[in-house]
Amino acid sequence: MLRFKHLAAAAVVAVAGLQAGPLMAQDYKDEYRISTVVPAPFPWGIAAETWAELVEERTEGRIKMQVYPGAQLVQGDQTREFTALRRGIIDMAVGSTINWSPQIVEMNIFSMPFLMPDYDALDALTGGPVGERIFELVQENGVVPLGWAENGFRELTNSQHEVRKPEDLEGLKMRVVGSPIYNDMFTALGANPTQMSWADAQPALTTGAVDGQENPMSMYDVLNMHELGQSYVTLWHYVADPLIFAVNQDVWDSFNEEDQAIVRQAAVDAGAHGIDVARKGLVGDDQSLIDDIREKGVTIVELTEEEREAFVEATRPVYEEWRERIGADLVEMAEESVANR
Ligand code: X2X
Repeated sequence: MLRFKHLAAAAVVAVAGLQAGPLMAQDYKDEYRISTVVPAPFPWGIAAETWAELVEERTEGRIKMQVYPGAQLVQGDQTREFTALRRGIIDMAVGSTINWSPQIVEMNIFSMPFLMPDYDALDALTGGPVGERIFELVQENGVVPLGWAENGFRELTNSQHEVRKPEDLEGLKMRVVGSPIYNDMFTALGANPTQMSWADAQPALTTGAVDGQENPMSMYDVLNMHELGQSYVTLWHYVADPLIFAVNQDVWDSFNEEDQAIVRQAAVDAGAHGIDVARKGLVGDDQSLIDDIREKGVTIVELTEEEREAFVEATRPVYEEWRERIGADLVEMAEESVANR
């Protein structure tokens, strides 16, 4: 009798399960909120918009996603984005590894000074065992990682003078992003770093509260940073921040398998497009973005190997300290991927 009851209960569950299948779409939210720091036409915003468009189209409107830029879902504090995503305050995000590194220290691998000399090196990390490990860590934190896009190589800009050697940074007030490794690097270089969110950085640049900052040239271009007095650019390619497309675990589990596959593939496709946009005019023979900026009267400093080496040496103690904090194994894996790229 007991066993029979058990079977009957199982049958009820099975029938309910069958009914749940086709009705699943009705459980979906009217809108899923994607967090980003910047909107389109920054490449980052374009990547997120493309993801939303592809998903809506491919699910025939079953899943609607809306981009919320400016880290507004976390009151502009981009370093809280990952925590909010994990807790379900945010459904989805296209987030920078820098902004998520306060929670996942290993993400600082992309902020190790001068580890990645070029785009091939960056691709070797995101597309190799380092990228896999980073995705595992995201997953272990209750967030589902789906694909990569790109903010880009972060170059140095300031309003005061040319920076060609570490000594030129002496005393410059620099706005830095929300991982302590940036404070350490700029302190090692003799500058005066202040950590602030992107929301606070823009007025600080406008008023001259800070002398300089570091961000990809696509950011410089879209924001017209030369109009904010950032007249000097040093192309030093010291770090690059990839972006990760990710979904909160409960949101992910609420999607049926077909829709999960669509959301994942759309992230991969949007990422590929976002990377193309992020590198436009900055790769190989096509340096047209740099040329355009130079034509606006901006001084662009390109470092010789020797000049670059001085920055590498000055930041080496920071690299060695962070080797331990990130984990020597992961750093070694990254170094190998770069060497074999
Ligand atoms: O705050 C920045 O500098 C930005 C926009 O590049 C990031 O969110 C990492």
